[in-house]
Order: sequence, then structure tokens, then C-alpha cells
Amino acid sequence: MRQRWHFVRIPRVRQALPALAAMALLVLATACSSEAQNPQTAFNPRSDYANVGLDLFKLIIVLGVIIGVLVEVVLVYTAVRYRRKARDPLPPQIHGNTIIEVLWTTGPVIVVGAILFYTLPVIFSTQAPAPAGAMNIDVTGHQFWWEFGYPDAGVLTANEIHLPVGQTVNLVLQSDDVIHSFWVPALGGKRDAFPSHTNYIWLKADSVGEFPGQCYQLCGYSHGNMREKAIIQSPADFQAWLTAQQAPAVTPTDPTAAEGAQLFQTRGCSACHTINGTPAEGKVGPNLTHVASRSVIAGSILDNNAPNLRRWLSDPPGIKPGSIMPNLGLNDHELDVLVAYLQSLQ
Ligand code: HEC
Ligand SMILES: [Cu+2]
Repeated sequence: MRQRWHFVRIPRVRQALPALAAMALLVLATACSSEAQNPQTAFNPRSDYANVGLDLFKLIIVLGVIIGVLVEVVLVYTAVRYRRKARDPLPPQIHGNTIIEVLWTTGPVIVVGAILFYTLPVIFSTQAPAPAGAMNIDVTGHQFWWEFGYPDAGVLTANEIHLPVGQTVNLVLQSDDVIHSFWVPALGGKRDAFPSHTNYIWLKADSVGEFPGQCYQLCGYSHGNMREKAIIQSPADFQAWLTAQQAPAVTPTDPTAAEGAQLFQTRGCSACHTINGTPAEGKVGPNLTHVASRSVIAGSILDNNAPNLRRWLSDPPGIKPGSIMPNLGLNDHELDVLVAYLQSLQ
């Protein structure tokens, strides 16, 4: 039986132009937004590890765009050139074309093979053990903050990872509870931190600056509030920072802060927090020995200042849903003296 076809009108290209132009503008606008607007960008690499990843990305994008344009050109040409005209008879029905089938099987194999050729060495080199002499930094994920340890110096800190420029560091990734993922785009690709398995990232930062990042593995209620900051410093600045961190906590002389120091030991804080040089040796929360030297608190979601410390202490789960630090029901006076003490811990 002769089949009846209805004539399908192909929308005119001209009609689609405004929509296409708007899309192109949108893509351009996203691509052109500055680093200041989007500091958490992978297009601002600051380490060898970040560079190899970005180079691969660029290569694959370029290959992809070439192939995409070729395919679209052939597709559009064919659709227009061979489109059905009104009252055309049904075209000849064929069962395949060996040459074309061989081509579109081998073509993708060659493309994927090329990607593999460039990608595999990068995977192997970045997964290989760190070169000898790299400085170990322990990176431990906790719900919902990152802990950074410098084992050779005996330093433990939180939220901000300090790195010396031009020196290879070996990040030793672990988790204290669930699976987290360490990611500072400027430093390079993300990698998971497991409770029962150690992962590594080694890299050499190539310029100084501060770069934000965040946990990339859904790890609980406040996964989105688990951020971190990389501070890349000159070797001298880094050494000065490390030396300052090695000192035990200062004993406050100001009477308000001194009262806070006492309260810290008796109000339950010491069960979860360590302050070197005091009886507080808790390991649940961040080490607070030099908390005042950090620019951010609570998984880097709050700037470290008196009003924010007060807000945090008065209701942690209110600020960070699911926070392991509970609301301890501190009264105004307790908040005053504790904030004074914490601010003295330079
Ligand atoms: C049950 C354990 C626990 C107790 C008790 C506790 N904390 Fe915490 N604290 C934590 C945890 C866990 C965090 C990290 C929370 C986060 O960022 O998700 C934290 C974070 C903090 C921070 C932010 C530190 C930083 O660098 O991010 C401060 C300051 C702090 N606690 C002070 C105190 C004080 C003062 C007390 C006593 C009044 C106290 N904590 C009691 C567990 C505890
Ligand atoms: Cu996390």
C-alpha cells in the first residue's frame, strides 16, 4: 500500500536566529566572567597538578568542538539538501552502507584512542607516589570542616591549608567519618577522602594567593557548608606561619579573656577541642590553639570576627544544620568571655 506522508515544514533558520544568538551570548557571558566574580574556577590554575588537568580539558574541548562542528555541518547540510519535498515519492529503502558503517565505527575509536593516549600518562603520573622530599600535609575530612596537619612540624589547624610556593607537597587525604572530597580548583582536580583508605594528591603551587574550595562529596546536612581555603605563601612567609603555629597557646592577661580561658575548661569545650599548652585535649572539633590567626571559622563559612564567633557559639546547628558542635545554651556573659578568650588565641 502506498504510504501517505504529510509535508513537514522545516522551521526557517532565520526564525531560529534570535534564540541562537541569545544562547551564544549567554555562553560568552559565562566564559568571560572574571576570576574576581568566580574565584572558585578551574580556569585559574596555580599548580602543576592543576595545569595538567586544564591542558587535557582544553585539548578535549578543542577536539570535541572540531568534531561537533563537522557533524553538525554534515547533519544540517543533509537535512536541508535531502529534505522531503511535497509529493515526493518514498525514497529508495536501503539496508546500510558498508563504507559508512566502517567509517563511523573506526572514527570514534580513533578519537577515543587519541584521548586515552593523552590522558593515561596524566592519570599515571598524578596517581604515582609523590617525589621524594615532598612535604606531607595531612588533610582530614570531618563533618563539616577540613583539618590540616603538618606532621613534621607537629602543627594541627583547620579550614585554611597553607602551602609554600615552589615546593612539592603531598596531601595525605583521609576522613574521620563519611566520604568527603577535597577540591580547591586553583590547586587541581578533586579527590575523595575515605575513612578506611588513604588517597594522595601531590602538587607544586606556582604563585602566591588565596583560593577557595569546597568539599565535593555529599557528606551530610551541611555538605554545602564545608568549605576550605588554600593560602599559598612565599617560603619565608610559610615558614614564619608554621613556626608561629608550633608555639603553645598564649595565656591571656586580659581579665575577661582569662575568665573565658577558665570557662573553656569547665564548660565542656575541652571535651571536643584541643588548645596546646592547656588541659584541653578534645579531638572532635578543630584545634583552637591559634584560632585567632585564622581568617575564617566553621568550615570557612564565617569570617573570623567577634560578632561571628558569638553567633557561632550561641547556636552552631542554627548556623550549620547538622553541626557536630551542639548548642550549649551559653548565656550572654559566657559568650562575652569565651569570645574574648578565642580572640586572644593568636
Ligand atoms: C561535642 C563536641 C564539641 C563541643 C562540646 C564544643 N565544640 Fe566547638 N566545635 C566542634 C566541632 C565539631 C566544630 C566544627 C564544626 C563545623 O565547622 O562544622 C567546632 C567548631 C568550633 C569553633 C570554630 C573553629 C574553627 O576554626 O572553625 C569554635 C571557635 C568552637 N568550636 C568553640 C567552642 C567552645 C568555646 C566550646 C565550649 C563552649 C565548644 N566549641 C564546644 C565540637 C564541639
Ligand atoms: Cu564533606
